[in-house]
Amino acid sequence: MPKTAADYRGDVKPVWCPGCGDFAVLAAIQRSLAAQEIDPSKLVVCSGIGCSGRTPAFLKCYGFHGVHGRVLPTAMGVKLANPELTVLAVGGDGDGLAIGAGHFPHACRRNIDITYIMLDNNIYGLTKGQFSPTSLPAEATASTPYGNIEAELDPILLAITYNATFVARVFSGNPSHMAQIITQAVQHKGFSFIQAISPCLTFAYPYDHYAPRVKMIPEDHDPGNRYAAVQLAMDRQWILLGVFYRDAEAADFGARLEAIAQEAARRAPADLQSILARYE
Ligand SMILES: Cc1ncc(C[n+]2csc(CCOP(=O)(O)OP(=O)(O)O)c2C)c(N)n1
Ligand code: SF4
Ligand SMILES: [Mg+2]
Repeated sequence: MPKTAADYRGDVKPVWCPGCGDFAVLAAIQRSLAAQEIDPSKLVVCSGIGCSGRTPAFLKCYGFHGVHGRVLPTAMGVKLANPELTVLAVGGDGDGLAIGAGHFPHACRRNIDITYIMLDNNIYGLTKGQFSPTSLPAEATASTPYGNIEAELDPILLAITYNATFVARVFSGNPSHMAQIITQAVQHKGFSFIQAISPCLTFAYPYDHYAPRVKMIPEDHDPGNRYAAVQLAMDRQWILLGVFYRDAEAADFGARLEAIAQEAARRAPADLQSILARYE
């Protein structure tokens, strides 16, 4: 029997606020897993701390709800320990771009075959509405009542320039598109980054704030063109959705490790002889 989204429902019922954008992300992940018929016993979903970090509990999978900001080291470790597993990393904009920001460049450039979904609501949701690195300048939040005085970070631009090999943006208002992109990301051999615009209705913006601003990336965009991807990512008029950048040719970390292991095995006898010759 083909699998359905319901086959990936966890035993715990979501505790998010009614209407939270994270419900749509959860549904899209479930839809994508069903479309790919992924065996739940071979699936690990790691998460950081935040409202978004609760996601693994609501899925049928092995889950690891780790420490705030450490979702990427956890997910990378799981994949390296058992490359047979499908590994998803899920966390918030605060988790990934504030306390955990140091891990983001290295995860991107290492190109380990995992999918990282950042649920971006432009706020710290779980701790009741402090500004986050993606909050816009001048925005009033619980911790910036007179307006945010810092400039925002753009995770798409960062991921492209950090050498991630799959970079996309999706929106909770379009869960079918989100499910398709998650499938492409999981199928991509290497590190995939998805920014999921996921409204926090309680402390930040409602769906209506984003809906008139989102637009699909033009069909003639070539995701293989990194320069064009950076130019698109710098568009400040629209919140563009779709795949900005994809390098399907880059060898992932596992393939590069395997190549080194083979080269070391090939060279070892000669290297060993030259070392022994020094002591003759
Ligand atoms: C080491 C550490 N520092 C701070 C916190 C408090 N804390 C919990 S969640 C969070 C931020 C949540 O924001 P985000 O990552 O954007 O997730 P969201 O709740 O918005 O999904 C903070 C600062 C913590 N749990 N651990
Ligand atoms: S506080 Fe915001 S992010 Fe957290 S569950 Fe509620 S609506 Fe969602
Ligand atoms: Mg957040």
